[in-house]
Amino acid sequence: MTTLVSHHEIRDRFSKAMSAMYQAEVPQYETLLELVAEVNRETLERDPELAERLATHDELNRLGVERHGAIRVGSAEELAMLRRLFAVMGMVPVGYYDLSEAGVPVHSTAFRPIDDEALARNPFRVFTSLLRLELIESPELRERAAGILAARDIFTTGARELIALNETQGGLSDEQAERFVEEALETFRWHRDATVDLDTYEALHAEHRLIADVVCFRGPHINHLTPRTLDIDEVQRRMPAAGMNPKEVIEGPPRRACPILLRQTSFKALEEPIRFAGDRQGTHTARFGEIEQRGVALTAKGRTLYDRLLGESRRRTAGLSNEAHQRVLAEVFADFPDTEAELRRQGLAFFEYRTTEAGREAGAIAETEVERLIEQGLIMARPITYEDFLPVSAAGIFQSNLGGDGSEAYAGHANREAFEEALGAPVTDELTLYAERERSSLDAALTSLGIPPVR
Ligand code: OOG
Ligand code: NI
Repeated sequence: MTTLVSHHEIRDRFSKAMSAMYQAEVPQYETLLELVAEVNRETLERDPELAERLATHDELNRLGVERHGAIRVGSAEELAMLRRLFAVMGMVPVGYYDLSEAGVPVHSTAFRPIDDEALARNPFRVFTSLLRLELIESPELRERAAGILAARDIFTTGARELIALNETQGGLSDEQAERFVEEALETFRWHRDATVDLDTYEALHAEHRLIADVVCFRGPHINHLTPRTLDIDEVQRRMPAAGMNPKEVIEGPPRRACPILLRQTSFKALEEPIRFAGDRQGTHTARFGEIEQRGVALTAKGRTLYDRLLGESRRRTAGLSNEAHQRVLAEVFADFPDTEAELRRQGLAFFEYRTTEAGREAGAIAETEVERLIEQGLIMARPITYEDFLPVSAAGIFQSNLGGDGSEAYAGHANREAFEEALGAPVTDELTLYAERERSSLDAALTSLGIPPVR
């Protein structure tokens, strides 16, 4: 019988191969990785408490390998096959993001691992968008785009075979996994040759830059690969000196004592030479650099408060420089509790519970109130890291790199059903995942203290 390697091992190998490929393709990516590593090192040196916290919570190991990428595909068939490809690496579609309202004709999900151990090992995620051809106004152009997409195959024969083999065997052998990584990587590679002539490219580009990006190439080139920083404000400050031109504002919540959700910034897309069919030269801008800082996952209640405050701040931050923008955000977000205890007591964020050393040594415990058990130092709670994305931030990242003003919204609206039909499976609800992790950790902690987990 074939010995299978774990899906998580394959994901780890793949994400490292992807990072190496991107490094070779985009030299600035290497500079970005160095800058992020430098700031992370300094942050940890300055804040030993943070270093210790990250170490005890399995976050320090993953920090250096943690990346998210993004791709955009054009058809249901491509999206469904990607779902099967990512399944080889233990990655499932989590969350539904509608970007049409923000003027981007796509809807998206994030492929990522979901269980604790897998996340601790390598939380590699890929933000995956499906072009909504139905939002193209001109019927002629829509048909032309659909025709071009129908004629391409973004997967190698080898990748297709290995994906099928994974499904029948329930995994891949070491040698098959090696081949899979190589073959799957081809799907994400950059192509200097467009599949269409310059006129077609320009017609699609005039409709929306994103449509040209998805339709005119052999595959869904990875358009950025994002490392995780512990201090995004500092990396943003140092970017210009390192030769990177960051977008004006950092997306997401402001800097906080207890970081929440996700903060992101990117540097502008590269203009790259392209050879079009008919041997004409042109350029295309698609690939950019991005960094992220992650904080605690919010509950539905916390998320509602976040969305409300973000909405309020948007009216006051339009057109401001990042510094002024961050000042206004900080003011508005003063209404968001900023200690772990308050976030937890008010049910705004998700926490993972563990028994402490004292808890393990304590004899019979009469107390059953979770809050009291924490006060007595018998169990402890730590924030669960947000592993997903934010639609408003994603729209901001898209727009800053597409170059449009992004003010025009599409008449289209969220259509999760259509997305799931294209995907061939439902997307997992991210809030349910966090709630389950919180609950099972609390149950386990209480059980280990001999307390029945009734709540
Ligand atoms: C994806 C943009 C969204 C993020 O981190 O929110 C994104 C894209 O440009 O394809 O990557
Ligand atoms: Ni991104």
